[in-house]
Amino acid sequence: MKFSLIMIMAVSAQAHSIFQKLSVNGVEQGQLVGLRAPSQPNPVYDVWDQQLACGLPGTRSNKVINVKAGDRIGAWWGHVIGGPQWPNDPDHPIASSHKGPISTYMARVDNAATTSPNGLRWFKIHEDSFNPSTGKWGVDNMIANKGWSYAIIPWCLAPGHYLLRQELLALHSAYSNMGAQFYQSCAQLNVSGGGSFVPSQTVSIPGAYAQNDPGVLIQIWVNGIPDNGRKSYTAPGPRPMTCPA
Ligand SMILES: *[C@@H]1O[C@H](CO)[C@@H](O)[C@H](O)[C@H]1NC(C)=O
Ligand SMILES: [Cu+2]
Repeated sequence: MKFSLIMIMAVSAQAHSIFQKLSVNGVEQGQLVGLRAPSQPNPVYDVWDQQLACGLPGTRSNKVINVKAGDRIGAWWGHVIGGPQWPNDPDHPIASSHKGPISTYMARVDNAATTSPNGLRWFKIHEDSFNPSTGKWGVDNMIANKGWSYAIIPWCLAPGHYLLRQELLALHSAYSNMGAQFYQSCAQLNVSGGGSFVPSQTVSIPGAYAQNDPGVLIQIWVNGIPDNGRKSYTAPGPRPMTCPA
């Protein structure tokens, strides 16, 4: 009995997830197409890790996806590359224990297919964080959407190449130092049709977070429920950008 319980815990500790497919206004772009994605589902734990930008080593597509400002971009998460690890995988798209916010960032680049993900100036475009009145996290919504999580390219954004980074921050073990789990991949986008807005308030990744940020080092379990005691929660990093009026 003891042995099998340890086995179960070891397996669930390996649950994790990968952002591995993109959609544009509901049209899927194909597995790993236009993406830089890890090959295996492990997270980044260190907020100063260079791999916090676009995830652990994996594949890099040679394709850049053409999108328009205002398009709705979908990110699809799966337990392993391809989706479920086995039939009826309970940890696909991610183990439901992995509560936390999903944040989407963008950064202007010269060439989305080749520019290094480090040293960029990132701005957040969207958050699906936590709703204290329902107790639901962004991850809960992503699971309910069968692995999809969405963000809209701001209508005012200047045209050009961008990396779009979606980050899933799992907080189930975030009560201890370096217990928070950061999962992320980057999409390679060519944005057209927007305005002329170039966000000037940007952050570095890594650099935007501290290991002891209140959104990173946090006990979300209250009375055995991972709902932060229904208190409000602010995801780490900047607030999402807004287009000038
Ligand atoms: C980006 O998209 C625009 C508009 O569709 C297109 O004219 C341009 O050639 C694309 N640029 C690159 C470098 O892909
Ligand atoms: Cu995990």
